[in-house]
Amino acid sequence: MHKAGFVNIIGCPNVGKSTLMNALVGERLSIITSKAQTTRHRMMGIVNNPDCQIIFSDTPGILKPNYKLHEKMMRFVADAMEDADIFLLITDVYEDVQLEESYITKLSKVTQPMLLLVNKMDAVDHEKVLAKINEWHIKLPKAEILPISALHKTNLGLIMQRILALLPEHPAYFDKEEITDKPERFFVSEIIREKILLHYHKEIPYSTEVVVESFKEDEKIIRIEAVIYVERESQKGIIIGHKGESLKKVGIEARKDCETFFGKQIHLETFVKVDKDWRTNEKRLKNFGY
Ligand SMILES: Nc1nc2c(ncn2[C@@H]2O[C@H](COP(=O)(O)OP(=O)(O)OP(=O)(O)O)[C@@H](O)[C@H]2O)c(=O)[nH]1
Ligand SMILES: [Mg+2]
Repeated sequence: MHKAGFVNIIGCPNVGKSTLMNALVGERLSIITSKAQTTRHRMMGIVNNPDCQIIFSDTPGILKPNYKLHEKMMRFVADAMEDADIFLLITDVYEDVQLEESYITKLSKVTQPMLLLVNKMDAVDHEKVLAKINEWHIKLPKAEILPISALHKTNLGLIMQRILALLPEHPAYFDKEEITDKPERFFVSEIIREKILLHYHKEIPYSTEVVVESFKEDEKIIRIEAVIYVERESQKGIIIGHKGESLKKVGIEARKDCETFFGKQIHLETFVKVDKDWRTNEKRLKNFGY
């Protein structure tokens, strides 16, 4: 008997969805930062075994859209709500994390099994975790609730056991060699975006998109050219920084991470361009893959 299915991770921004997916898949596929809205796409991470294939999906954090990019991000969440065999609804132990009522209503109606994971149990004392579990039990009585720490990998074995028990009988959906649905270029642009999220403040990371324009691999080295798009001329100056120092730092750190990811020497060149108000422009967003 072979089991396979889609296990879709959803939840508010910053609760640890990407940390959890990476930990469950055992690869650093998704980027992680302390800033909300780090993940903008739906990305699959696949666990392959001889008798099962678990296809996890990391998704953007659920939010009220403020501009078109947000609407596209919530489209990815909506897709993940459609095709799940199992839901991993993730929340964290902090008070201020509130899932919108409309999502609670939707989730209370789904017929698929749902594991409700109260993440970051390492960050507060036991009582607080129990209080959170009780709160969620009242909100979503059908869900199986588990406290976890994605960061410290606490109770992840339990999640895997439950997934294996709940996974439907089905042939593999993907080739057993595949660990993701995204192409190599996607990971390069995400790694660069992670460095931008880490090094710049306020609206800069949110006004930035990264496009890999060229990816040439030979035996020893991968040569990559990437363009960092910002919304305004003033932001271009900030990205580049005094004497180009800021952009240089981003380039060096991104190159190192790309070398680890691809296991190969990388030559990375970055360019900064202005694409006025791309976040609100339907055509541009489409071009960027949203
Ligand atoms: N203390 C603690 N921190 C965690 C845990 N899991 C994740 N974090 C931290 O929470 C922050 C957000 O983690 P992400 O995995 O990027 O969260 P996300 O839900 O994917 O966020 P978005 O993509 O922005 O929606 C990071 O700083 C993580 O290191 C955990 O179990 N314990
Ligand atoms: Mg994320």
